[in-house]
Amino acid sequence: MHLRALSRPLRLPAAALVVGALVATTTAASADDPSAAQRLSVESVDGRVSATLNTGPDGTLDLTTSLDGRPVLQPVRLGIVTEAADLTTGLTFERSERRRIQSSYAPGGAEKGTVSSVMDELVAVYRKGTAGLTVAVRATPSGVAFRYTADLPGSSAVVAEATAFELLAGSTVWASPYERNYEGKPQRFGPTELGGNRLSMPALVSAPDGRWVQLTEAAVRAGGGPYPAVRLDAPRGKGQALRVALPGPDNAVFDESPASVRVPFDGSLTTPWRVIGMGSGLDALVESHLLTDLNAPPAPELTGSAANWIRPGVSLWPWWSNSMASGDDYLALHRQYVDAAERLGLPYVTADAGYSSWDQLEELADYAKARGVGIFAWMHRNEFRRADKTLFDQSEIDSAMKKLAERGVVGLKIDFFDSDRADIMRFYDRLSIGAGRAKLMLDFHGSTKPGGEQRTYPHVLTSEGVAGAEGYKNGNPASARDNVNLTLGRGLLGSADATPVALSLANPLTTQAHQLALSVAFTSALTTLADTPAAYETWPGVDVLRSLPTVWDQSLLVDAAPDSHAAFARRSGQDWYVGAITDGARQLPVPLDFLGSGTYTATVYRDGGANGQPLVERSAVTSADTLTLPLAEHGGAMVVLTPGHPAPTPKADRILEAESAAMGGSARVAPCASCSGGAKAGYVGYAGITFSDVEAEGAYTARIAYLSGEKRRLTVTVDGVASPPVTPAESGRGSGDPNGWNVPRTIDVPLHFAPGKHTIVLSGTDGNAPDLDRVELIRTYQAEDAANVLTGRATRAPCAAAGCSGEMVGQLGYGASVTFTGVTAMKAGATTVGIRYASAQVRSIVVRVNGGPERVVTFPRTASWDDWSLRTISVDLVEGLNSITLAAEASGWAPDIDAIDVAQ
Ligand SMILES: [Ca+2]
Ligand SMILES: [Ca+2]
Repeated sequence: MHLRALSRPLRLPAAALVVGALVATTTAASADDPSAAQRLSVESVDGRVSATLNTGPDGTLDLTTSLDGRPVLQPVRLGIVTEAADLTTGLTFERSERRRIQSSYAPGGAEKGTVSSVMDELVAVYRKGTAGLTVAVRATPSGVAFRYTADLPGSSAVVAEATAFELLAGSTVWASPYERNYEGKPQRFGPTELGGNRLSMPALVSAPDGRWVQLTEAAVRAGGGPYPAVRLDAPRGKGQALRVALPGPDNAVFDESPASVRVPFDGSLTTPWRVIGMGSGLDALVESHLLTDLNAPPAPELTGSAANWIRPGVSLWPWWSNSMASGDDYLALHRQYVDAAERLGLPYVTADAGYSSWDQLEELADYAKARGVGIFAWMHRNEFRRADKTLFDQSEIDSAMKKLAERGVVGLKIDFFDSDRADIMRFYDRLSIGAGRAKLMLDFHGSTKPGGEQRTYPHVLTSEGVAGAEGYKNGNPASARDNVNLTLGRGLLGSADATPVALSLANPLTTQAHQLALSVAFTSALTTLADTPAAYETWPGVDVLRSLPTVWDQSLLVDAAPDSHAAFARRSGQDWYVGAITDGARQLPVPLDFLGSGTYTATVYRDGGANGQPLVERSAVTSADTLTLPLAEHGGAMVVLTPGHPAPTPKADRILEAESAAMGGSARVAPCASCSGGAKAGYVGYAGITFSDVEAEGAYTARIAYLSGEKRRLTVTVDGVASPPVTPAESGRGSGDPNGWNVPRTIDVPLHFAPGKHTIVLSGTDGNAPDLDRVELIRTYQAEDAANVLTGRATRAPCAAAGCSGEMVGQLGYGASVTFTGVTAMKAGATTVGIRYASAQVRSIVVRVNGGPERVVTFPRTASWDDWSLRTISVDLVEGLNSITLAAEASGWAPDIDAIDVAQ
C-alpha cells in the first residue's frame, strides 16, 4: 500500500490488495471523536510502542512517543512552514482516522525472504484557514514514523520544517557531520556537545536508561514529494534538540539552477517519513525492517520471475588499486579482471571511469559476457543531463538507459549526485524507473543515504553514502572506530557500497581480518571488493570471497557498542557468517545459539597470521558452544559456519614463493601483507632470486605476481637461458605512487622446460626488477603436440602472430577434433582450463573430458584470425592422466586453437 495525500475526505481502501505473490491488508478505517481530539494515541500491535499527537492551546502540535510505557525522547515538535501558511501554529483539529496495515513482502536490497509487517496508523487532519495539514503517524514494534501532507489552494512552497527531536537529558548521540555525499565519519556527542552541529541522518541516540533510538527518514528517493532529504541541526544553547533542516544553497551543485531551500508544490505535498527507531537494545535496531515497511511495494514487473535479471553478487573493481589506465590499457586491465572474476567464480566487474567510449564498454561487456561475467559501468550523472544543464525527464532517461542496456552492460554505477535537494530526489526516482524498464541494475555513488527504497526498486542493489575504502585514495581513510560506528549507523539503513577487503596498503588503519569482516558487518547486495585479484587469489581469505553471500535470510546482532566494537551474525540458507570488528583489542565471546541442530564446521579468519595476514582455524561446533574470538587492536574476525564438514580447500600447487628463493646480490625478503605468504622479495637486482630443483617438463605459463611503483624490466632465466625481458605495468595508483610497492599484479611469461629439475632465476634486466611475490607455474599443452590426436579435417598450421606459440590446430569443422591426451592433474576435482584461441567469428567448441559428456562452449569473436585470446572454463579432472577433446559441432566450425593452460 502506498498512502496518498489525505487532503480530501478520507477514502481508505479496505479490501485486501494483492501485490505479486504477497498480500497486504488494510483494515477499515475508524474515525475518532472530535471532542476527544486534543490527544490522539496509537499503539503498536504488540503494545510496546505508542505515539500520541497532542494539540497545544495555541494550535501547535507535538508527538509524544514511548517504548514499554516510558519515553525515549521528549515530545517531538511538529509542523511545516509554507510560503502561503505557517502550519506550525494556529492549527485546529478537523478529523482523524485510524487503521491497521498488514503486509508480507520481499524487502529487497541485501535481504531475502519475506518480511511480515503490522503498522497501526493514525491520520489526523488539521486546518488553518484555507490550508490543511495532515499528520500520519504509524506505530510499529520497531518504532514510530510520521509524515506530513500540506494542502493549499494553488501553488506554494515549503520553506522550513519545524520537526524537532528533543532528546532526554543525558542522552549521547553518534552521527556524522553533514556532508552532501554522506561520506562523513560518525562522531560521539555527549550531553553538552551537541549544540551548533549540523548532522547527517541517521543519528544513533543512547538514552540515559540504556535504550536506543535511531533518527532517520524513509521513502525519500522513491515516489512521493518531491521533497528533499534532510539533515539534523542542533541549535546552540537549546539543550539537546535535533531540528530537521532542509538542504541549503550549498546543495545546489547539480543542475546549476538558482539555489534555494524552497520546495515548490502545487496543491498538495506529502513529505517522506520521519522515523524514530526504538529498542531496549541495539539488536532491535539491527533486526528492524521499519524502513522497508514504510516504502511502497515494487511494480509487478520488478517482482517474481519477471525480475530474475536482478542478481545480487560480488564485483571485482580495478579503480581502487590501479592508476586508471585509458585506451587499450583500460581494456587490457579490465579483461584481466574479467578473467580473474571467472576464475574466482564472481559474477561482476565494475568498470569505473576511464573508458574511452561506449564502444569500448560494449567491447568489454562482450568479452565479459562470453565468460559469464557481467559489467557494471560507471557513469557520471551528467550523462543524464541536457546540454542546458537541466535534468533529463523520464522519457529521456528511459531512452538513455535503453541505449546503455543495448551495449550489453548489466548495471550502472551512477556517480556525483552530491545533493539532497528535492529535484535530485525525484531524479533518483526517474533513474530507478528508467533502469528498471531497461533491466539495468544500479549502484548510486556520491549519493544520499538510503531509506528503505530497496523495497520499491529491488534492482537498485546498493548505494554509497558511506566512508568506504576510497578514503585510502583521497587521504581520509576510515579508522577501525569509524567502521564500528558506520556499521551501527549508516550500515543499518541498507546496502552500503563500502568496497571492503582492502589489503594492498602501506599504512592500513585496520587489520586484514577487520577488512574481511567488513564484508559481513556492512551489507550490500552488490559487494564491490577493493583489491586486486593478485592480492586475493592466494590470500588466506580467498575461499570466503569466492562464496561470499550478498543477500541474507536473517541478520542478528551478536554484540556491539559504538566507539568500541560491533559483531553481526547473518544467515544465508543454512550457513551463518559472523563479521566482528573492533577498535581496541578484546576477547569477543560469540554464543552460537543461533545455529540449527547438529554439528557445524566453524572456519575462523582472525587476526594473528604471519605478516598481518589472517590466521585460518577450523573446528567442529554446535549451538551449545561459544566461540571466543581474539580480536587485535583495530582488528576483527570473520567466522563461516556450515553444516557438516566442508571439502578440503583446492589450491594451486605449483606456486613458488619469491621469499623462499635464494636471494642474490642486494635482494632480500620483505613483509607484504597483500602478497601470498605475506612476504615478497625486494631490491632484486642483476643477481636476481633463484629457485632451484624445480621439477617441470614441457611448456608452462609462469604467472608472476609482482609489485612496482614504477616501470622496471624483468628477465626470467631457465637453466642459464634467458627469455626476452618483459616490462610489467606499474602497480599502484599512479606513476611513482609509493603504494605501488604494496599492490600486487600479475604478468604471464611463457617458459619451456626439458625433462628433469631446473633452476629459474628472476632478475633485473637493466637495473632493479620489480619486487616479486610469487611465480605460479601453469602447465601449457600445445594443440600441435605430436602426441595429440587430430580427427576429421583438423590440421596443424604455423601461427606467427603474437599470442600464439609454435603452431596451432585449424580447420576444425564438421565434427573435426583435437584431443589433448597427456593432461596431468595433481589431484581430482574442478580445474580451471584456459583455451588459447583465435576466431574472427563467434564459434562454439564441444568439450569432452575423458570421453565423458559433451558440453558446448561459445567463444567470443576475436579481432581477426591472427588475434589470439584466452577463454577460461572449469572442467572436472581425475588425478593423473586425462584427455580433453575440443571438437567442432557436427555441422559447424570451431575456432583455431593454439594451446590450453591447466592451472594445477
Ligand atoms: Ca609471496
Ligand atoms: Ca601452439
